[in-house]
Amino acid sequence: LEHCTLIGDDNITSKTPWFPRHASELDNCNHLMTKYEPDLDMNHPGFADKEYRQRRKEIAEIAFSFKYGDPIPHIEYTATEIKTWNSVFNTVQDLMQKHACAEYRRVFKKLVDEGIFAPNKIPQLQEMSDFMCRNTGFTLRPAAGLLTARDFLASLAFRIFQSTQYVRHVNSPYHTPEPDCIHELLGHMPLLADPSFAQFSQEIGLASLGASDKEIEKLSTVYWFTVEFGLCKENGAVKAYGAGLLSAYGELLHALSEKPELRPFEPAVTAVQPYQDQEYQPIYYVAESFDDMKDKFRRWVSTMSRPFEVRLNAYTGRVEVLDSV
Ligand code: NLE
Ligand code: FE2
Repeated sequence: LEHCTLIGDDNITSKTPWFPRHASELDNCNHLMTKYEPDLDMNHPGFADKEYRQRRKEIAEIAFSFKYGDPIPHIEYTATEIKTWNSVFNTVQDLMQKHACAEYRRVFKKLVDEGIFAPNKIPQLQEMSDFMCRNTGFTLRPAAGLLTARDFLASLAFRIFQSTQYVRHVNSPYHTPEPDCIHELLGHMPLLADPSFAQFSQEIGLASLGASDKEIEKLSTVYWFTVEFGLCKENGAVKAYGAGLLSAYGELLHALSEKPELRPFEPAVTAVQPYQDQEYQPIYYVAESFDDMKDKFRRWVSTMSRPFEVRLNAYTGRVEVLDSV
């Protein structure tokens, strides 16, 4: 990147999709996918539960009115929500000792030591955001539900993770197809507080800025098979680092059983692998290590069609556009 000149803005053409140049512009990047709305999906465990749907609405309002720079509002979680957290937390705490990668276990312990992770309270997004900021500069902003891939990935470029704040329905504690704060907190936050993994996450985000729809699809597929459902090698054993595995113990055990097919992580191949998000995955991709995963990812991203490169200027918080070399 040292060889680049800062005149890349000329390479943004009328064909380049709009993308945020500063984190404040993420206020415009909160478009929702509606497929999992408990109001619309008859199979959602909350469909017939009026009280649950009302609660989801209340919490969604927080995300809709949030603006860049605001503190994330505190939520007084109910006894039912805390009970759901408690069941998931206890299973994760048990299973991760054996099945989660070392980076996850290290940060998990830190979160327990700092009193942020505990069996009987749901961490607040603001305290979690502060914790991550101290460790990797990642911060959170509240999201009302599942976002479009373009909006979600764009935030990662700024080391911002758009996090849901509502809790899954009490009747399905051990697996939900949609994100909820238990998934975000137990699944994603520990690794976003790990420097190497935070870097990888940000690079997926940077690669998405101004990318074509087809490339966004590929990047979100890579995200799916790494950040969400990735496995990695550790001293000859296979461990989980994907957030969707670490927040759902049924799938974690499935992923590490004989049932699914495990393939080596290879971005060009992984990026075009079709997947569904209703059931456990039949295929998982295994990384040699985070470093190897990043190397392969960088090489693959450099073959993308975008006529410019981007980097985040940490002093100004702005994305700079560079001529590609
Ligand atoms: N299946 C995960 C869980 O139950 O925690 C959520 C996955 C969200 C992509
Ligand atoms: Fe997720």
